[in-house]
Amino acid sequence: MQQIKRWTLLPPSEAAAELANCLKTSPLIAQILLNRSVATTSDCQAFLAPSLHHLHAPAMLPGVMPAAERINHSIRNKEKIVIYGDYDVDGITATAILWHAITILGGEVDYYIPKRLEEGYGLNAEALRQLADAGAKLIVSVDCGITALDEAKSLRNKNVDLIITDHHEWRERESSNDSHLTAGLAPRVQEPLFPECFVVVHPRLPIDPPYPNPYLCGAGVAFKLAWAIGQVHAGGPRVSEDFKIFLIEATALAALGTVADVVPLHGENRTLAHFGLTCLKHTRLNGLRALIASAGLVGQKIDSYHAGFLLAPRLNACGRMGHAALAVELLTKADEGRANEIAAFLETQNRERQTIERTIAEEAIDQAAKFGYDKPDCRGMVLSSEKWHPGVIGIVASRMVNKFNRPAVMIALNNGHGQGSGRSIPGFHLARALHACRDHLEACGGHEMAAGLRLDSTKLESFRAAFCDHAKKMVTDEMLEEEIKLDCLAALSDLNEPVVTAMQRLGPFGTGNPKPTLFCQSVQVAGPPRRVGKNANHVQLQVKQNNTFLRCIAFNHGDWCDQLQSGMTIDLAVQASINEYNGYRNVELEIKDCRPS
Ligand SMILES: [Mn+2]
Repeated sequence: MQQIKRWTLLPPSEAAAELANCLKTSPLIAQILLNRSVATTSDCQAFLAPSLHHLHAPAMLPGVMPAAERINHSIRNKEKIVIYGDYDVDGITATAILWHAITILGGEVDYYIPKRLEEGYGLNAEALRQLADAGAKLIVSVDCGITALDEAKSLRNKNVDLIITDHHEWRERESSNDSHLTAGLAPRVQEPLFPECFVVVHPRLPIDPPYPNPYLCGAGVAFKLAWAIGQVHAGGPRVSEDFKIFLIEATALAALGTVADVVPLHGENRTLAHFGLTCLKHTRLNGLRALIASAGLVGQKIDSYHAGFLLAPRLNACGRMGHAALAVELLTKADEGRANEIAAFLETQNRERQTIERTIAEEAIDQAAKFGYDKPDCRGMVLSSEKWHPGVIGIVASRMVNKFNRPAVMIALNNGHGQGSGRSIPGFHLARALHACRDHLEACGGHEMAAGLRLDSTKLESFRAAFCDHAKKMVTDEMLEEEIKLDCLAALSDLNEPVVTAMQRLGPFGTGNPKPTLFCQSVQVAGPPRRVGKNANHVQLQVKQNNTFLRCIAFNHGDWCDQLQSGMTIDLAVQASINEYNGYRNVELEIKDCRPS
């Protein structure tokens, strides 16, 4: 009960009772839906019963039909197609989706994944030239390429078409040299936007009306393109039966990309994640089966937590540590034996990554104290070392943000060069912050919550000063406190099994659709709390309100054990779940925060 978190109870809506009536559900569920801006009866019904019919027609995605026609042309004429992917989970799954789609339709397709540590992110001019020289007639980028207009020029006079499919922000092309990132802003309409390529497929291209889901991830874009390829192949909006089965299976890959890329889980993204996570359990894809087995998840329901924290890191591990092409092989060509072999290798790479991550985190925490970044007047931190692995610093940056609750940029220095990766807190746009410090950087880019940079080591100190200065101006006192948003006030007796089961159907949870957090006011500690877990770092206790008793657990709060005494009255911020044991289903509360009543 020491660290201070700001509790914000979301204002209860007068519409909740009536909505609950219409939906025949509890007012609690109705309030949670309203808190997520799902307000009309029909939107709520769709939310409570997701259907693949809720996905937008592929043809609505800008650029997708010309791309699908062009790819079908290559399939028919046996032209060699190369998918140019990316080394993170979104890029890996996007590559696999498109590879399967083209393979099923009889096309000749291969993939190219850049090496994270050597080539870095995006299209590489030399690689493009080599692919062309090796006979590629069509190159399709997935999850990258929108910022690679200069690189695309290397395909001039090579008789190769380039299709770019991406979901990242791009830079406006302007005549003045004051070009700026368009992160979050609508790009100025310019025709053609990207003259170097055959066509660009991107959910935020400026068309009228705009595509309804601007937050599609790279794998989502690839999924929509695969669907459109199947439609063009079938000569109409209905794809063949085989292809339909493939598309349903491919939602599992799209779900992994969606969860791993932390795009908001509402609308189409939530639909894809919902079906994909369900499909994962029964997937026939060798690579996914091997991956699920190595994570110890065989036969289990897989939710967004499992996908994001158990499956995705395994797929990411080889890209971070070496070469992600192996992960793509796992999800494409690998037969059962090879898939198990790759999955076992990914397992060792992931363990190694965890060890490295722990070491870097310890050094980073020491360094933060040395710079005084833990002091209240610090609004942002820049940490660096010659010893850090550039593939792992991004994960450690997330840990630093969790620990210190302020934006963190981690830089791996090597031979006079620095490669940086940063994570942010809500309200501080990191990509824009880096852009504001661009005088000290060689390159920067990314999103609001995560971004990357390159710099010359001699500019490290001036960058640090500029970044910390910028953060000081932008980050308010309030932003430094961790906020817990409480969906509604709940009596313990409200949290019965049917209500909690209904609550779980609101998932998959993640960015844009947070797990419901409830405010339980004035509950009594019933009996002495006890420490549990391997290192006794968790605490378990019973709470009581009137005649309702519920079991609670607080992870990593073993220290509360000494502060909570039987009979005490406390307020809780909790997330409810169902604990299944020996055929019994019991409601259990996870305590996120706790304070004296
Ligand atoms: Mn992506």
